[in-house]
Amino acid sequence: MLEQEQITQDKSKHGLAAGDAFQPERADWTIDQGWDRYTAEEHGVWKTLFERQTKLLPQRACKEFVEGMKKLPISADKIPHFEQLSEVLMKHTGWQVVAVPGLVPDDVFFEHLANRRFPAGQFIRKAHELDYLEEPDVFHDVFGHVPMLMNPAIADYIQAYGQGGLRAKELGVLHRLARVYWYTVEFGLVLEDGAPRIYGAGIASSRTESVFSLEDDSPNRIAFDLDRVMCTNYRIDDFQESYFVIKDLDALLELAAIDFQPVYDRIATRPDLDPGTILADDTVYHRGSGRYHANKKSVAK
Ligand code: HBI
Ligand code: FE
Repeated sequence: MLEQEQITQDKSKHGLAAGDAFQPERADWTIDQGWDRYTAEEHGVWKTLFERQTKLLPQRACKEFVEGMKKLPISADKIPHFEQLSEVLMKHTGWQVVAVPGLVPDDVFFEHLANRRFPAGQFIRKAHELDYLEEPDVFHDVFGHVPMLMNPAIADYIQAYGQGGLRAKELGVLHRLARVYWYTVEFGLVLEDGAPRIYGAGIASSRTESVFSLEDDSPNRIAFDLDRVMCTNYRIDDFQESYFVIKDLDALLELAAIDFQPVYDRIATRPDLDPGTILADDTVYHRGSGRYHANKKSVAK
């Protein structure tokens, strides 16, 4: 079984394709969190995951993540209340957390983000699938994403992604924008005192990837470059072959302010890159051995 926390973006897998029989009760796909209905076992899964990650993240997660976590009503004992999270978030950055059943259609997702509402999976993974699930659950969304939403730069950046998402869809370039989201919000690293730290939620919520992304010899660690990342495919079913490193979180504020239209235009004819590729003009912090994915490929044969 693959060791990763999240496979997203493939709507066909999740029954969310247009015309599908599933009809949400509300047009914005939100549901009640129904906090009182979580079972002791579900709170127990949260506790296991929380304690595991809390041990791993000091010295690995960026300081903004750790600080955000400290200020939020998030603890080991119980799955957090979305309303209590929203109260604190609202005061700091004007964000809220709303409950959804799982992946929601792109336009619904973007509409929430554009309005500073973070759609968080209401459910929690089962005890037998701690390291593997197909849709973002409450642990990935709350533990991974919400602490960073306390940071003003990420807060503006994710809103801008929601606004840009609708536009990118119209222009037929959503895959390019989605790569930027993937390699920043989900799997981004940021320099702190000269060394990469985790700010991406997909890493921060993953026991194995929080070590792999920073310490393993296998993956590349490359300075983030917008045009380059927009052309780079990513893996949804395994660790990344390359991680992109921003110099500080304010780099995201700059990204949030950029008009992407000229960027889409100038890369329109650039070829897509495989996830493990290194280019001559990349700034490389670590040239990966590629060992991890090479082993997998030889096993698969
Ligand atoms: N829905 N709940 C949820 N969470 C996501 O991260 C998400 C989604 N729907 C669509 C989506 N992500 C992506 O396909 C877009 O970011 C492109
Ligand atoms: Fe996520």
